[in-house]
Amino acid sequence: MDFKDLPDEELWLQMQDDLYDGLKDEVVEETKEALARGYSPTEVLAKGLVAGMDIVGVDFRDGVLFVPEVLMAANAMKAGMEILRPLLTQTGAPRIGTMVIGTVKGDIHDIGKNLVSMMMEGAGFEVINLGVNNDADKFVAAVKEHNADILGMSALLTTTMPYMKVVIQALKDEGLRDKVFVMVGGAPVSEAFAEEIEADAYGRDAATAVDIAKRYMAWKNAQRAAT
Ligand code: B1M
Repeated sequence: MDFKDLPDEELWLQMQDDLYDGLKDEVVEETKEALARGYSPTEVLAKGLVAGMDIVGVDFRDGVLFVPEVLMAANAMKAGMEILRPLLTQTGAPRIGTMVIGTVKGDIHDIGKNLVSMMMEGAGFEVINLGVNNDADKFVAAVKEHNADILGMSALLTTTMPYMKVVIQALKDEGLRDKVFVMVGGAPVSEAFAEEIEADAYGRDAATAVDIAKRYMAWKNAQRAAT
């Protein structure tokens, strides 16, 4: 049976299965099909791509899947995200602020960070995406160079998340801490951890990250107007 004949619920399951199996071309076609059926990019992400990657995460943890299979699944997910990218980043809104974002040193996970980046662009932010494995110097230099309103850091490993504190200390050392809003996120990160390292906010997911960033910019603009 062609996936085009599948009812919606089965299309999502097929998409999750194909992502799990690292079948990039199939995931691309199913992403297009779901959009053609009228689902929004965020629905396609949640019901198809992220749901598929959640299953991969569980089987990776349990030793059912290994790095090469997970890499293939990640590549399939990225291919699906590329279809969604123009829809997620398109914005008619004027630029509302600048964000520098990157994954911290020692960590090469970038799917969630790229998702945050795309949705921030869609919300009207200029986003400077530094990629993965960034040390404190790179974050600090980018904040300075782009006069960033927001610095976003992502970490997916319990061993790399403490590095966020190193970056925050580097911002303090450079006298930049009060000039930039620091948001942290990633699967092992929590509200409590964000508080502990003195970040300004914790973004649970990409949509929450956008919400927080917009609220911060509204507050910052109100402060500017008052002075
Ligand atoms: Co990795 N890996 N991995 N991996 N990997 C995890 C994170 C793990 C939880 C898997 C597991 O055991 N269940 C585990 C970490 C365990 C731990 O630290 N306690 C793990 C491990 C152990 C490893 C290696 C060490 C494995 C090895 O080599 N033995 C290795 C480390 C490499 C390194 O970084 N140095 C490794 C490698 C890899 C791959 C390269 C194979 C691949 C990454 C490919 C890539 O990113 N280009 C990979 C993947 C894909 C995963 C899982 C399965 C999926 C991650 C993902 O993309 N999720 C992951 C399992 C899991 O997380 N449950 C796992 C989908 C994405 C949309 O979600 O990134 O959480 P996420 O982003 C979310 C939110 O967290 C939030 O928004 C996004 C959604 O809206 N968010 C932010 C993220 N960043 C944000 C920033 C913000 C705000 C919100 O503000 C700035």
